[in-house]
Amino acid sequence: MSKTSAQTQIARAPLTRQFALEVSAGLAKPGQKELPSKYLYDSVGSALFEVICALPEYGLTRAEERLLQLQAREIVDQLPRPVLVAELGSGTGRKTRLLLEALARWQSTWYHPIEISPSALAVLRRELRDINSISIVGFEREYLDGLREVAARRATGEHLLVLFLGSTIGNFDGAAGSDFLRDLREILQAGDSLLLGTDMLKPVQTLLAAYDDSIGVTASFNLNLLARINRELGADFNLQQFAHIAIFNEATHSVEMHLRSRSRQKVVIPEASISVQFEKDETIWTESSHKYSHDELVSLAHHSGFHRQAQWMDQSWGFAENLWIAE
Ligand code: AVJ
Repeated sequence: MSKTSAQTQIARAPLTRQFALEVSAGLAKPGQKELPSKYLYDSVGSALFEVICALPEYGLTRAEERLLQLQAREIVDQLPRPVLVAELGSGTGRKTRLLLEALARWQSTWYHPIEISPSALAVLRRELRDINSISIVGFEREYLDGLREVAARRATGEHLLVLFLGSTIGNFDGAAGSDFLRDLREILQAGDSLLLGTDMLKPVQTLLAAYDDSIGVTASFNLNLLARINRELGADFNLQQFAHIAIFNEATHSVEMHLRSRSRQKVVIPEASISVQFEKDETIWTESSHKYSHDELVSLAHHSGFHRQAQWMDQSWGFAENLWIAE
C-alpha cells in the first residue's frame, strides 16, 4: 500500500443534537450548573486556545513542545513497532509533527486524529499534510468511539500508539479521568502504548495566572461557550452579564473555570427546549484542569492497567510526558 500522499477522510456524525442535550442536562442540574468543557473548542474557541498557548502566563503548551523537541526521537525509539498512531484531540499538529517526523525515520505510518471539532481536524490536516510517508485519516468522533474505529483498522502484528497530549486528561474531573484511562486500556491490546501529557502541581498563584491572564484571552475563551450556545442553539445569553473566574480547588487539585452571573437573570435556549434561571453570583462550571503529582501518576497507571515505561519531565514549568505500555 502506498502511503506517500497524505490522505484525508472525515467520518461525520450529527453532533448538534448531542450538544443541545448536553447543554440542557448541564444547566438543568440542581445545585452546581455545568457545561462540558469539550464544547469550548469550536472554530472561535480553538483559535482563542491557540492564543492562550502564546500567553506568558500559560506555560503548559510551550513546556510540552520543548519536551517533544528535545525527546521525540528517544520517545519513538522506545515504542514497540510497527505502529499505528491515534491521537485524542488533535490540537494544531505542532507537537504531533515532532513525533510523526521522528517516526517517519523508521516506517511509513497511518495517523488517525480523533476530534469532535471539524475545524480543528481541517487545520491539522493542512498542517501535517507535507510530512513524507505519513497518511492521515481523521475521525470526527468522541474519543473512545474513534479509538475503537482505529483499533479495528490495525493489521496483525501492528501495535497501536495513542497520543493524549496537552494534559487534556486533566479535564476529566475526579474519578472520570481514571475511568476514562481504564476504558481506553480496554480498547488496547497488551503491548500497545499510550503517550500521556500531564501538567504537574505547582504554586497556586502560577496556576491562577495561567487560567486568568491579564489581557483577558482566557475570559473570552470561556465566554465563547455562551456565545456558541447563542449561535448554535439560538439562546439569548447576554455576555456582559457573565464574568470569567478561575479558582484552585485544593481538595481535587484542579483549576476550575466558571462563569459567574452578575445579576439575577433568565436565559432562553430554544434549540435545547429550556429556559434557565440564574441567581446573582451563581456560577456555571465550565472546565476543570487537574494538576498531577508523581505518586498520583504511579497509581493512575497501575489502576488503569498500564506499565510505566518512561517519563520525560520539563522542570522549568512542571510538565511530564509519560510513556505507558498496556499490560
Ligand atoms: C487544552 C485542556 C490543556 O486545561 O489547560 C486553557 C484548556 N483552559 N486555558 C487546560 C485551557 C483554559 C487546557 N487544555
